[in-house]
Amino acid sequence: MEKLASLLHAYNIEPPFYAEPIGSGLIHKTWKVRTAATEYVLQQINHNVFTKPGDIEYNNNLLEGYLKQYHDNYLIVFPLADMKGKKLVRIEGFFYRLFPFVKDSHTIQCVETADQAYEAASQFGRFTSMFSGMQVKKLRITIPGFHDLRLRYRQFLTALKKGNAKRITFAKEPIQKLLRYSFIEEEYRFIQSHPDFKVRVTHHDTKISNVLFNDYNEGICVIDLDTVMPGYFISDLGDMMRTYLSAANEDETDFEKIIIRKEMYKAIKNGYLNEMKDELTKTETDSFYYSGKFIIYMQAIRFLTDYLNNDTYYGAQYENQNYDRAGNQIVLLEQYLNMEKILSR
Ligand code: GN1
Ligand code: MG
Repeated sequence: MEKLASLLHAYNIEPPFYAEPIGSGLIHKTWKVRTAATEYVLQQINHNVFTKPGDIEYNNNLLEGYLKQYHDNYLIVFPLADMKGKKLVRIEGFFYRLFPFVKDSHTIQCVETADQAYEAASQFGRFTSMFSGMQVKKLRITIPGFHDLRLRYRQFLTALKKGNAKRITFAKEPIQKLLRYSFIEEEYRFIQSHPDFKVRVTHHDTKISNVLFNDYNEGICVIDLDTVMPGYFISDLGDMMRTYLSAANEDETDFEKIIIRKEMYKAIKNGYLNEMKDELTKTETDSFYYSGKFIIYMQAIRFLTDYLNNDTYYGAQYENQNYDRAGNQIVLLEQYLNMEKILSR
C-alpha cells in the first residue's frame, strides 16, 4: 500500500484510492485503480521478459507521436506522464506505468460470437493500417526474435538437450509430435525469404482480451502495445486464429472441448481484410490459412520449451501446467490441420 501511495504520488494522485488486480496476462501484473474522481489501469512490467522497459516507452512515444501527426482521431491509450513527464516510473527496482481507464469499456476472455471475432480482427487490422506510412524500422525490438519461429524451434531443440531430464522423458509424446510438425517451421523459412511478405507495424498479441469493447459489443480499441514491433501479418492474424477459433482456451485441460468454429475463421478473415485488403500482397492473402498453423505451432513449442526449462518464462500454477498447455495447443493444431480443406476454401 505504501508503495502504491508513492507510485501514485509521482502522478500527483493522492489518497483515498483503491486498487484491485485485473487482467489475465501471463507476463505483467495489472491493477485497476479507483480514486474519487476517476479510474486508471496500473501495470508492473515484467523486466525478466522485457529487459529494456525503456524501449517500450520509446516505442509508445514514437507511435503516439505518429498518430498525433497523421491520425489524430484514432482512439488508443498510451501511458500517462508523471509529474516529471516520465511515462515509466521506477520504484524499488520495478517499472510501472499508469493508463487512463477507458470509460464504459470492458474486456472479454472468450470469443462467443462471430461478431466479436469480426470486431477484434477489424481493430487489429486497423491498428496496423494506421501506421502504414511509418518507417517501421524506427521501432525498437522489445523482445528479440519474439515471433521468429526458427529461433523458437532452435530453443526447443536446445531444451531437448539441456532441459530437465525427467521432464524430457515425461514429455516424450508431445516432443515427438512437435518434431513431426517441423514442416511448419520450414514453411516459415520460405516466408522469411519471400519479398512479397512485408514487414509492418505488428501488434504480436492479438488475443481477445487485448481489445476493449463497449456495451454494444463493438470494438473500441486495442491495448497492450508492449510487443508492437516490426513483424509479419501472419503473427497477428495467426494469434487470432489460435485464440478465437475454439471456445476452450489454452488452459483448458479437457481437450475434447477444443473444437474449431468455422464461422470464427470467416469472421477473423473478413474483419481483418476489411481494414487490410489494400495493404496485403496477393502472396500474403494466399497465406491466411498458414498464419494459424504458424502461431499455434509456435505457441505449443513455447509452452513445451518452458516446461522443459522448468517454467522459468510463463510460470505455472501447478506442476504440469505448461505441459498441459502445450498438449492443448497440439490438439488445437491437429484440429486445425484436419480442417485445412474446409477452412482454406
Ligand atoms: C503472453 O502476458 P500475455 O498474456 O500478454 C505472451 C504471448 C503469448 C501468451 C500466451 C511477452 O502474453 O506471446 O501468446 O502469453 N507474451 C509474451 O497466453 O511472451
Ligand atoms: Mg501481452
